[in-house]
Amino acid sequence: MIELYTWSTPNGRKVSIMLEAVRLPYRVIPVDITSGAQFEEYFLAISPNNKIPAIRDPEGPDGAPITLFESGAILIYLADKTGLFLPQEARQRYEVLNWLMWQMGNFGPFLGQAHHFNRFASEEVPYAIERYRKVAGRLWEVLDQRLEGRDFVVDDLSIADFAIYPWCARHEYQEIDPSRYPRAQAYMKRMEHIEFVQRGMQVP
Ligand SMILES: N[C@@H](CCC(=O)N[C@@H](CS)C(=O)NCC(=O)O)C(=O)O
Repeated sequence: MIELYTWSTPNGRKVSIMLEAVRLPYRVIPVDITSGAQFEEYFLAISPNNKIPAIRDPEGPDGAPITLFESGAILIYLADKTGLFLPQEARQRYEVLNWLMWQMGNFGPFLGQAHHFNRFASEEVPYAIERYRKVAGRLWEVLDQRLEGRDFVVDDLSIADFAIYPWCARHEYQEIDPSRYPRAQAYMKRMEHIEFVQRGMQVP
C-alpha cells in the first residue's frame, strides 16, 4: 500500500486529493512540521529537502519500491501509474504540465510567502507584507483570466487543479477576497463540491 507522508497544508493536500481521486489504497503517516518531525532521519531519507508531501510506493514502475518527494513529481507519478488526470494526447498533456508548473513555481511558493508574512513571521515586516500581497493578487488575477470560459484550468479536471485548488482554499491566509476574482471563486466552489476533493482536504 502507498505510504503518504503529509501534514495539513495545501502541498500535502494536493496528493491526498489525487489519491482519493484515483482510489489507490494508501496509509497516511503524519509528519508534524510544527514540531520538527520533518528533520528526523527516517524522513530525510525519503524527502531530502525536509518537506512534506512525500510518498513511498512498494510497487514502483519496475515492480520495486520507489520514493518520491516534491508534490508535482508525485502527482505526475500517480497520474502515469493510473492513467488518470493527465491526458495522453501531447498538446493537452503539455497544457496540464504548464499549469502544474505554474502552480509549483508561482501559485505555491509566493502564496506561501504571503502566508508567512501575514500570519507567522516573528516580527511585522511591512515591505514583505505589501510585496507578497501584491504578488498574491496578481497570481489570483492570472488564474481568474485563465478560467474565462473554462470549468477547470485545462478543460477537463486534471492534476493541475489538484495542485491549485488547495492553495485557493487558503485565501484567508493570503488576505485575498475571492469575490474580486469571480471566475476563480466559481472554480473554488466547483472544486469544493467534488466528493473526493472533500475527502482529500480532510487529510491528515
Ligand atoms: N515544492 C515543495 C514544497 C513543499 C513544502 O513547502 N512543504 C512545506 C509544508 S506546505 C513543509 O514541509 N515545510 C516544512 C519545512 O520547510 O521545514 C512541494 O511542492 O512538494
